[in-house]
Amino acid sequence: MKKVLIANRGEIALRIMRCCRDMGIGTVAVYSTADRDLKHVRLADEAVCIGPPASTDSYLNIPALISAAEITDADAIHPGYGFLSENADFAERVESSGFIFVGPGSDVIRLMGDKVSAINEMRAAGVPCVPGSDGPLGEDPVVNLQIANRIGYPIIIKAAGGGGGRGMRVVRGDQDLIDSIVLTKTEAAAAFDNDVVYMEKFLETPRHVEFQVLADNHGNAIHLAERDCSMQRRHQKVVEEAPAPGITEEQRNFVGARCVDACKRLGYRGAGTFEFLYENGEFYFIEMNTRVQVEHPVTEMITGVDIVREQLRVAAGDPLSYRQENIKINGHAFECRINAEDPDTFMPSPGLIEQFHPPGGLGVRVDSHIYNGYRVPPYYDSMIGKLIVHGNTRESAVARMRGALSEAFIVGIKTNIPLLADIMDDANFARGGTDIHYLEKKLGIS
Ligand code: MV4
Repeated sequence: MKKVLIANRGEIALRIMRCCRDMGIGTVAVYSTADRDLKHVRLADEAVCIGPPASTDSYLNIPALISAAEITDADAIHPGYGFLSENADFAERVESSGFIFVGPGSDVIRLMGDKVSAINEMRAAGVPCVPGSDGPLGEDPVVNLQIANRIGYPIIIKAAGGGGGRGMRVVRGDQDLIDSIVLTKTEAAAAFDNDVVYMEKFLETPRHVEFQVLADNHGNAIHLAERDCSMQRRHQKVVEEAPAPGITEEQRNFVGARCVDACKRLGYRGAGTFEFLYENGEFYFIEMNTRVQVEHPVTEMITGVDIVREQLRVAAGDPLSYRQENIKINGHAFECRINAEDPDTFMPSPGLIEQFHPPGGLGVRVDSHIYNGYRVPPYYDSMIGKLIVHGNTRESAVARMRGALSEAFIVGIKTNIPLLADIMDDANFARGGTDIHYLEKKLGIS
């Protein structure tokens, strides 16, 4: 694998470009007309404009991406996160056009994209799942009422084609069940072109804890422990950490081993994430992500594993660089997502970065594409970077994040740095283990 096309933008495109450079792999950046000034576009070996600002015409434009790979004679395409990263049709088109897709096979992406089939696979592999309908709901109201009563209210109805918080409805009693199923099915058909829905026990105050896995084409799979991503607002993660507070080594080893078993059963390749809800000391699988995630650096900081490097290695057909017994957790890491947004209203705040002073020092990492004079375009996600810190203990890592946030200085646009600093000073956050509703309650939305 001599040349990789990076089918993404912003900080993750820069992250992938740097990794390729480290490995001696050539890079092709692709960019929309709004993104000519992106840092990785300047630093990549080659760059190809793939269309106008709208994502649908550029970063989601499959023929434009395949053409760019053809004209630059790239060997592989790395999709990053978001955009086409979990689009099975794209992965299939990449492979059928003769390029390597940096990720699992398109069949596995498709299987995990259907949440009902994903859960069935996980249950078969011994991964703990939420008590539920164990399959799609049928049309018979009597049967559906029986299923709900067997599970016990409250229950949640979810769309098989959904995920990430889209297409869900909580039901608290028989009186609302039948109408809610019809409504969720109608919405799912419109949103995902798939009206299949299923039912789970609704967990009221869980944490979001996810396991990172890596797998190669030679039957090897390992896990890199877990992250806690419970600090979120409207399904957007704000702060992540690794390891998750209060998880015992036995639990980590047990759940991690079940995830590894599932990877082997699936013939999984590349980096992946098993998402769980964690409540009263128990793990419940909800979804699998088949891409590299925004928050992968916290795992890198506590394990020393370069996750993007392993993705590229296994895509090229090489074995993983590590065995499970080589993976040791060292200290604690946090990530703060820095967004170009109003810290009070959360409205996007694109525009010119007049000044940027990044924080630094031991155990401080800044993954960002912004620079002095860069203009944040209004067309894409408002995340402009990630501030990641490592410490020997959770307490020292929080202290380090506080200091780094106080040093971070961005003039010209509004950012959420004040909110992040507020979270670092929160007494409940300091204790660790706050649930998925904590931030919204703190902010007074709920
Ligand atoms: C749930 C749940 C409670 N019980 N499933 C939302 C995103 C999607 N990945 C799954 N989600 C949830 N599924 C059961 N059975 C609560 C959520 C949920 C949530 C999960 C993770 C992170 C943030 C969340 C915010 C609201 C609801």
